[in-house]
Amino acid sequence: MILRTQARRRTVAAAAAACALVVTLAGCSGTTKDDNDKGADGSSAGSGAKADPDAPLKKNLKLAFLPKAVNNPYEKIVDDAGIAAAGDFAGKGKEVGPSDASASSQVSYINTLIQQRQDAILIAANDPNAVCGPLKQAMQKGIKVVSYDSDTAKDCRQVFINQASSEEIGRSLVRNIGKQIGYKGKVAILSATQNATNQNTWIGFMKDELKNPKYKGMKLVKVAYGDDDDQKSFQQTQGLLQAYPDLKGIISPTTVGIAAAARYLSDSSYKGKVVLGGLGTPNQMRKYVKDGTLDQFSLWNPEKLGELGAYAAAALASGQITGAQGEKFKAGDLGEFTVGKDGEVILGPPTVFDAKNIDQFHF
Ligand code: RAM
Repeated sequence: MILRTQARRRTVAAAAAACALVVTLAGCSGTTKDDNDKGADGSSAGSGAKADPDAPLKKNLKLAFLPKAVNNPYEKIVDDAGIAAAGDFAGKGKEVGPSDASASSQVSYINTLIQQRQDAILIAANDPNAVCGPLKQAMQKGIKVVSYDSDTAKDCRQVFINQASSEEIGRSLVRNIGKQIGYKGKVAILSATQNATNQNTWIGFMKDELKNPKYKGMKLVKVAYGDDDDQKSFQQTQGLLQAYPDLKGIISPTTVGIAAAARYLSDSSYKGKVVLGGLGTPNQMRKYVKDGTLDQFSLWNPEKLGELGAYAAAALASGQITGAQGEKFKAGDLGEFTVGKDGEVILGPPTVFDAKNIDQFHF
């Protein structure tokens, strides 16, 4: 798999041929537990129309990205790539958002975006429900709503762009750390915020994976929350090791958390003794892989997530899709995607980064 680099954003056409993708088309497991499917029209507020797969992409579409927090380096990569992709179809993208990832921090931004009559709002939700009222109002006014990275409740958006199968993310993180610690000992999770839909879904699958008898020698002692705040995540790591000095492993399914945990471990007597795993960006984690703080971590390509989000929003705003299962749309050089159950579109499987391959990745 060849991943996009920063430079590629400016040379989309030239690089298109080089972008060999491993993309899982949708139709995989959903993240929401509710089994009610959407109606044929996507059944989200404001979308009564039928999909026309041949409708051309509209020009001058206004797309607003609303990340969990604007100072989260991962969200910035996603949003920058989405904004660049909007240029592919003569659209205009922008990013607005809070500086903290608390549950209600995005509400006032949604209200402003409604007043500005954006064509689509793309949101990485800090809480599945706190943003629902204003998002429903947006849809009633004809604004399309796409969640990405971290979902809202499913009736508060038309489509959810998921980075990878949530189940696979959760289970693989436990499988990886289990192998590394010989399936024995105490482990802890250092998560983002308590309300984050994506982290909570992954943690649910982690706990389920741990029920498998092969992990009977392992014990999950604590789920700590660093709130996707670097300093708090650092302190939580310290706290975990004070409370459980015999801890064998930490799984941090957040790029902010894993980078802070690595920084703490790299400078402590636990370096090389406590196994760290989770989700991180190669640029943030490179030095910790090289100095032996951790062996591996994983992630999908956040640039592709942003690009896919932008195309999904444009497909909705142009009437190509409504968010109903089975609809198809093209996402530029990423290829064709299919809307799965509950409006979910999956980007593709994550990559595992280690000392052997990390220098091939620059995001
Ligand atoms: C953090 C955020 C984000 C998550 C990544 C892996 O940046 O919590 O939501 O997807 O980590």
